Amino acid sequence: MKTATADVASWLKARNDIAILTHLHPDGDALGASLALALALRALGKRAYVCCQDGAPDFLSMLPTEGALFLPEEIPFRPAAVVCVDCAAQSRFGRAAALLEPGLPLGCIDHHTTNDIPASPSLVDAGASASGELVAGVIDALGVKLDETLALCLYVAVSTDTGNFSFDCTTPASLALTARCLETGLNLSELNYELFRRRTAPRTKLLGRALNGIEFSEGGRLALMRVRQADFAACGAVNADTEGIVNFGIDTAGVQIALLAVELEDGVKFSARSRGAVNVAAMLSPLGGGGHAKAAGLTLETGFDEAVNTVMEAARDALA
Ligand SMILES: [Mn+2]
Repeated sequence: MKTATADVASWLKARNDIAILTHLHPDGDALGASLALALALRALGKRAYVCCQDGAPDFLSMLPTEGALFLPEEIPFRPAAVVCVDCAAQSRFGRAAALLEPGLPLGCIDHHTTNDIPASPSLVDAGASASGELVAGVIDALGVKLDETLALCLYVAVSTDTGNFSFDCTTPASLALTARCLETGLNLSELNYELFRRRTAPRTKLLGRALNGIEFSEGGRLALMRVRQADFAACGAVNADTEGIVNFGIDTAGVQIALLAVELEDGVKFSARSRGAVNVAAMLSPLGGGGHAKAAGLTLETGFDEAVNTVMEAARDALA
């Protein structure tokens, strides 16, 4: 990967007016890695910006997006080169794909195993915990010093993609980069509060209602929580506020499968988590769902109770 890092750095050095594209509904790694690269290129006197179909979500408001992150309709100049960061497929660019004009030099920095973007140079390393880790290598190769702003972006990238350093993808390299970031003086406790703990009052109330109704079955191995339209209304909460609720089920001792059923206006959305041997992606795939072995999802367009019965039956079978 050393060679690919050097290739990307020398390719970038030879270019100007660079747009960095990342995936829609951007997460901490998408924005953190992209912004770090844009700011490093600017430190070399180049014009560069990040373009994304969607703006930064609220919990990433600490990132230096001002004048650096643009919606496709608001870009300050047409790019002479494009770098795709943390995005594995062109379909994930949404409206920002309009910047990918045929013949434009195209580079790529990503850590998804399934990357199919026809870029050259392409720095794709599935062993990296975050795209931010790869961008940090490129920044080093560019000879740009890691200042506090770059460190903030890279810390956000690595800490969010590793689940605050708790997922299997956390490596000595991700922790070594984090150590370098902390040396610039980041306020770790404040950042971690903003990134991982702070929630709105409606979100806390919605969590309370979901927890209050949690049901355990199969000898405590199966947990089910429900969020109905009436719960959203009672809490002033929205669909996005259900994120993370399912983890309270799977973090309960003895639970092997946790399900969260969320009533949408036109269907029911399920989140499934597992601990131990059960593969919840395989469990949900006959019903049209998918995801990862320990975290998967599914949307059904039947009535709420019928949908819950269907998925609970699949979960009981998986535990049998
Ligand atoms: Mn990522």
